[in-house]
Amino acid sequence: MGMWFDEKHADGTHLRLRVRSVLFQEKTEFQDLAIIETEDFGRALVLDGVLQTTERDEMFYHEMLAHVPLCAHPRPRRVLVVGGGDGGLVREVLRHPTVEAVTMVEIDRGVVEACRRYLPGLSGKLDDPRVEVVFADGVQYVRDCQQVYDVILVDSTDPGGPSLGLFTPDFYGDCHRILADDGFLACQTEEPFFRAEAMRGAYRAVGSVFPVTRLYVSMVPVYSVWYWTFTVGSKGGLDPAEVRSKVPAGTVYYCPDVHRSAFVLPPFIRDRL
Ligand code: AG3
Repeated sequence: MGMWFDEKHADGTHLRLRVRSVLFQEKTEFQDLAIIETEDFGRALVLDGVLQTTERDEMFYHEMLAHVPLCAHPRPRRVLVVGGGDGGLVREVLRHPTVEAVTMVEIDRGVVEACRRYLPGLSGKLDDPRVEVVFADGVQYVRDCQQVYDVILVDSTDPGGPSLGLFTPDFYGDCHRILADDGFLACQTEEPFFRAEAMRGAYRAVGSVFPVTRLYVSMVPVYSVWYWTFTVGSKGGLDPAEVRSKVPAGTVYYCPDVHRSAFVLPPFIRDRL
């Protein structure tokens, strides 16, 4: 009974969340967007029918995508976020006192506008003076970019549609070019059970460009109920599993032990790389 959000993970496996109400719905220039109020996970952003983030568990994803590369870096100052229009990742990046400037390049202005209105807990820090929001295609931005960054974070949707170009060796090559010598690139790289091919494709593409490439995991209940993966490339060869800079206070998932243990992979995941 009632209204349910339903996302197919495999032919015989769907995720279902009870929906209290649909707060906003729009066809943006790039995708179908909805903000829904769920029974158990608070408000959620849905793009083209795929759950992107919920108020209840977004930290498990955003903290791990931000703090692993940022804490592995000895002194991160300039950060580029590609995608991530909800603002949750930028909020985490700003917890690092050494960070002086964050550029967020989001292709879809509609995502930022909707999240500013309905998900202030995520988007609230987009007005911070250290943040510049650019509405552009991340692939093109990085291709034409003449700046240098210490850390690049890619917070994309699943590979497909507007995000397809963000999973290619060409894109990772351009990221490599605009990173400082000791810089890190970190990307969301899907889950290892139903989407092993997407995970492996992204991991190998990063590995074709960076001398050191490692996969690490987090748990994000609404994505897959268990592991979600990230891939980090290290331009200078520094091991991303090591914590080198100050750990931000107030995190709910990230801590130095979780940082190091996130790189310990069960054999079945390693075998799928
Ligand atoms: N980034 C996309 C995560 C992919 C979710 N995939 C899925 N549910 N099938 C999330 C954006 C959060 N800032």
